[in-house]
Amino acid sequence: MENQRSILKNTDISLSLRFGFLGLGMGGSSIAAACADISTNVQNNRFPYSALLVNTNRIDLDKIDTINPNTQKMIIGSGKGAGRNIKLGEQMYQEDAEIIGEAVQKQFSNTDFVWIVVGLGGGTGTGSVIEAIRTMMENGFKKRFGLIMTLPRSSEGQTVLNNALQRLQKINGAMTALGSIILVDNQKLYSHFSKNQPTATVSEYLSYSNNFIAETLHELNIVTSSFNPVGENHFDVSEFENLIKTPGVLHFARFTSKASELDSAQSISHAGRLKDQINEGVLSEGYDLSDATRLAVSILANKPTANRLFNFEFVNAIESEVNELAPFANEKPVAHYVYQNKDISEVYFYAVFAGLKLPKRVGELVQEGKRLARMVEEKQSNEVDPFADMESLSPSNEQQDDDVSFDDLFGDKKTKTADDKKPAKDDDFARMFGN
Ligand SMILES: Nc1nc2c(ncn2[C@@H]2O[C@H](COP(=O)(O)OP(=O)(O)OP(=O)(O)O)[C@@H](O)[C@H]2O)c(=O)[nH]1
Ligand SMILES: [Mg+2]
Repeated sequence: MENQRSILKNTDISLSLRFGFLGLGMGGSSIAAACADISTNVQNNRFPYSALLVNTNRIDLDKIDTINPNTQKMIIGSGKGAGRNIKLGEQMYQEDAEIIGEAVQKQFSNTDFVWIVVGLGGGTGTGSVIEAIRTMMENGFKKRFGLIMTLPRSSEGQTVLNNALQRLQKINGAMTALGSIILVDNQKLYSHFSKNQPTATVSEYLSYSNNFIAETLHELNIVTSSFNPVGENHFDVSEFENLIKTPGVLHFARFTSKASELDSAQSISHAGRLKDQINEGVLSEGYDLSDATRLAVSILANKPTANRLFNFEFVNAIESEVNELAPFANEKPVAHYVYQNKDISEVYFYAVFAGLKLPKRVGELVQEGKRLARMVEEKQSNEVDPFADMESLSPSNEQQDDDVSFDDLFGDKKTKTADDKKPAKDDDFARMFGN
């Protein structure tokens, strides 16, 4: 993996798109800040990305150190956080939606594409993500934004799981009208990190994961525009743009092979190695890649290796593997590039699949949520209630309503009227989310 990074660092890179990052909540802000802190040695473009960090918790927001002087921070709501309450997070965002919209316009005026970034599971980021979609659509970024969302680890508890799943369900229903969605499986990154660094602390893990996400996205953004294409397929910037604007989940894989091990096309496809590596991915896994509507594969080699490797047999072998993985994709260029760096001889593979459905991991989280709910139920039914005879003192089994008012509890019962709802401003948004 280090080599992979060094090839990008040692090369005169150029960017495909100028990305902006709207970070919401602590996880979202931390990841967005790391993304905007990516620096290049390109003249007059040391920090190619920008970020706006929004949180309801002042301490968490202050705590984020940024290198990029253009990154802006914005506190909304009480300054005390949303305490894992998504209704509260959403409400605080709504109250300040107008000034967030203004800040978005200002911060991202030179931006091609904005990523809304949230850590799914908390109150602020998860609560405000749908409203942030509204902000993008109503402030000039329709069809120019995507979502980056982390999936919680299994051990984060029922509230986090429920929050994450609730929002995922809403977003899943509207997915066909949105840009691409990148899912970062915290469990996957955590397992990888803890295996390699068993003595590290959790905060070291978090900063590792955030930098890892930032570098992966940057790599995705530069790999197609920084090297010389050879052969008939050049996957260019406009195709990259189409790819990340494709509705559905985006899956990204990359891996390296020693040039000396690649003596023929067969050695690549040998024992399904290419397929395994593509399936494994970088940020999340468990997709049905046959759902892909678009994909791109880029292969980088130095000159001597390229001369030897990039022949008909090789191209056919890769293309047929890719076709088996994603037979229904409408566009599937396999592009070859030559790099000039003489110190490296590896061959680099990059694969991006767009238009996917949610991965298996989400199904696992649903099962985990159900398991936790069952455990709570069992515990409750096993408990001897000392107040069993005093019916009026035991809490009712009705689902808890966070929206309950004093009047609901003690005053005249009043049912909610349509006027209580915020009027829909944008037809498209209203159609998608029903508000
Ligand atoms: N990869 C990564 N994930 C994070 C990080 N911080 C939090 N998360 C994930 O994001 C989820 C939501 O946590 P937060 O972002 O702290 O929640 P919040 O949006 O600030 O919401 P409240 O604190 O409840 O107002 C957590 O359950 C974690 O799974 C981070 O720095 N990196
Ligand atoms: Mg928070």
